[in-house]
Amino acid sequence: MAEIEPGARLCSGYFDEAAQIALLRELEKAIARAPLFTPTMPRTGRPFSVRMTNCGPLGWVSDRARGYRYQDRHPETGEPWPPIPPVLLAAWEALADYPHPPQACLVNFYGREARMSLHQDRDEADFSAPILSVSLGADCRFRLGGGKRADSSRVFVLSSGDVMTLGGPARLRFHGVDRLLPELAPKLASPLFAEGGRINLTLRRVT
Ligand code: MD3
Ligand code: FE
Repeated sequence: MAEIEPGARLCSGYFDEAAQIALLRELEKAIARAPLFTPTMPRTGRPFSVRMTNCGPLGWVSDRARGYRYQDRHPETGEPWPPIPPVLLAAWEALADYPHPPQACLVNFYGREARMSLHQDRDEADFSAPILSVSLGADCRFRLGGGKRADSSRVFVLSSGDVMTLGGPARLRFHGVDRLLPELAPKLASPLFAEGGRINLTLRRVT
């Protein structure tokens, strides 16, 4: 476990290959119940390049009319989100150092060309809880900035099985995903990764 910046801890290879495959099977089931959707930007309606779904009592969604928010139902099916896979709850218990379980697990799916521009995560009511992130699939170039958009930033590679916790002084820092890296390692066999790609899971407290 390495503290890469104050409050940002990176656990490289926290999930071994067998655990990554077991987690992928859980996500395939979750996505069958709660299909990936393409969120759109508030006001402009511009689509994200990342597709998303959620697990847990609450899920993060965004669209032109109603903007960024958490809600208890899938925006297209109207169904409740599926439960958070137990192996993720166990990782939160082991690493988050927070006395309550996560309320949301945002599932971000990156195709080869997807990116996530620099942003802060501030749609949650309580910033005292950390965010726990799990990466699966292709490596990516992750950028961690400062508390202001214009602050300098550092890049890190996130690989399949890595877990990162972002708490304390890191919780409100700007961050994003510049791009996926070409896959050299053998792909995780999954219909989700038929054309490559990456999944990032973020466990969050919301209220
Ligand atoms: C640093 N996801 O879902 S995960 C997001 O790889 C998001 O999909 C990226 O940013 C991804 O909001 C990055 C790592 C991460 C997550 C939350 C953070 C880094 C963070 C919150 C504060 C600072
Ligand atoms: Fe974020």
